[in-house]
Amino acid sequence: MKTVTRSPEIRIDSYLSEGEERSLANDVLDGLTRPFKEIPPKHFYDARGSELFERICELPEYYPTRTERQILLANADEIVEVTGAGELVELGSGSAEKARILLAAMSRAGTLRRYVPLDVSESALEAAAIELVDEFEELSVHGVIGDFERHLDRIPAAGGTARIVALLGGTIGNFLPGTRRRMLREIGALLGPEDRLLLGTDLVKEAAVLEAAYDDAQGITAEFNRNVLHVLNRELDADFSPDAFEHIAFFDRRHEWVEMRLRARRPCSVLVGALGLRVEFAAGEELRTEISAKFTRARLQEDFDAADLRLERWYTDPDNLFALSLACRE
Ligand code: AVJ
Repeated sequence: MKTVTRSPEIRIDSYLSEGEERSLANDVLDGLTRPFKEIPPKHFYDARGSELFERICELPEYYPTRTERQILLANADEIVEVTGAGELVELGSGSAEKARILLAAMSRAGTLRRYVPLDVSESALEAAAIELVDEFEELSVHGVIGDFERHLDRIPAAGGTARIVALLGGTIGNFLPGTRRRMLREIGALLGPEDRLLLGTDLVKEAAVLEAAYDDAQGITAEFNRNVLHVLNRELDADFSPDAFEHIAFFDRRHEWVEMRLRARRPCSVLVGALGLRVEFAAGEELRTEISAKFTRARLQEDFDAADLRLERWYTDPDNLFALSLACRE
């Protein structure tokens, strides 16, 4: 672990590089040698992928980001009041845009003490920390650079105040149902009796609305999808031609998730140099790059039950597009 202290108010612990390249290599070796090829979505987010994702969030078709923000703005004061929280732990904090709304509510309530962001991007985390301690003078930041699938145990113990552990943006939807329940259980294990989970989930709706959100007119999502191939080319010395793959997004109503795939336009033979692995794609063969689960309240309730979490409050927007759940440990 490497600790960087920027100022008396900011401490950042870094757990990455320990096995980071290995994690990509393992996922690619596993995923590209299966009968149905697959790469987990966490590998989208290099600098270019993160920038493309930021652009997705501004697209007219992509409603989740602005809707979640609207729900947070409308309910942050109540969330802080019912939890009494003075500390926010955020898993996958990114630019901390949403955290700011909750921290401001804690500041208004007079409870604000500490922000604990966990993210893979050191630059984003550091920039957010500097801005936030400047904005809220009572705030200290203890950042953790890591991957929340592997580094939840590195989150510092609560600092003597109730805390909110937040997983926002619908990120939980990236996990298959079994893994999702395991993640919820592991996050639940971070909660003391006074602490609460704040979970953002996209909701089931008309297929056309969902599919447009993942296949925008400007083609930004298509570029984001193909970006994973650029990541493999750079990090694993692969020789994909990203343009040889077509962006596919569809709502699978049976599984209640949106799936993104890359479909080979023609037969492709790809060498992944760092793994000494040759991979053949038949014309039309598809590589799954993401699932993004869409929830109903009843479905989420089942996941919470399975993870020994109890749903306490449910906040949504007037059109029922997106939901924020507040849950505690059973
Ligand atoms: C960051 C996982 C919430 O699933 O909607 C956006 C990622 N993929 N457009 C989502 C994403 C395509 C996003 N999450």
